[in-house]
Amino acid sequence: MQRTALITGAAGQDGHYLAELLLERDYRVFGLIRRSSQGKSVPPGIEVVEGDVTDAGGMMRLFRQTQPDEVYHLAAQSHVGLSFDLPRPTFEVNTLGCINVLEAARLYGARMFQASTSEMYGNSGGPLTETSPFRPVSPYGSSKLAAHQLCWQFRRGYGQFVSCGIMFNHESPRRGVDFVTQKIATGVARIQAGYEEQIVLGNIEVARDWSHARDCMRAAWLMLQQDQPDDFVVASGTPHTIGDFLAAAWGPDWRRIVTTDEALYRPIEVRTLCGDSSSARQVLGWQPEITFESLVREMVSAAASRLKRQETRTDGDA
Ligand code: F7E
Repeated sequence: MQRTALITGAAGQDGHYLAELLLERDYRVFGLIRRSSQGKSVPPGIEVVEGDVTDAGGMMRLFRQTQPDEVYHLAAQSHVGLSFDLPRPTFEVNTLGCINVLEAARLYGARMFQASTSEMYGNSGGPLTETSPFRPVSPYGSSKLAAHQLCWQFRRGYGQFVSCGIMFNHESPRRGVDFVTQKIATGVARIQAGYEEQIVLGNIEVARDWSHARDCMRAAWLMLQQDQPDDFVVASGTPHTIGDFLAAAWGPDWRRIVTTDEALYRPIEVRTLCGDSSSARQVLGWQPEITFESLVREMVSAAASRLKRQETRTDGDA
């Protein structure tokens, strides 16, 4: 029997990789996108449905219409910096939206994946496991922690199949340009092409545990194929500084192309994140396949190709 999956946040980076993975495995895939996401590319081969996770009735109707076996709840206000300016909308989407999906999944008997985040830990130290203390330092982290706890409560209280992937930073050429890795990849491509001389960044005295989004979405799928739901850290286990990313993208003399601007600093910063994904490795048989170096190479080369395509289009217009 063909299985049906519903992806919320289907137009985002993770939605694209997950849709590809599910279609390869012969799922029927519905992808929820917001009306305001129109114009963004949608993964080919999926059936697009419009709606908003903050609309409880709409979520119920969506589940009745699509009857999913599995729901992957990826939709979120995912910008940590922006969440300081927009705390209420961040909670509405990330926490109340999660409640709506949980309730609908419970009523319609769908297995649910919740995209939790390493931002829930704040500056707790590391390496971080599923049981490390959660001390978020941003509205984003708090909104996701509340959702994470709700998932546990529904799992424990109702026996609902809800698994949370505690996703550390995951990137790809499909990453939005508001995130530091894509900003660097695009900036390097533009400097190499002679358009710019500098990349202006915020606080570069931080380290993140970066993986490839494709690897992380494989972990999400594996979580819903288990006999029991649970929480799993999804991380490479190796933190890299922003300097490491710049060195891999540009070279050892990266300081030449970077300036910092305190206006881009966050009110509170998470300094270092490093995940311990032993549980995912043992229980799910998961491990990342794409190294940090190939991730950076892929992002820079994709940014250069995008720039070339834009140049060709502009030449054609002239
Ligand atoms: O920042 C610093 C910034 O915005 C990484 C989301 O997917 O991963 C992501 O959240 C670091 C931070 O990602 C700039 O201050 C310096 O320390 O790429 P980012 P994030 O905040 O870690 C987690 C796991 C999620 O769950 C989130 O949804 O880089 N940084 N200069 C900068 N960051 C940005 N965006 N822009 C800069 O110019």
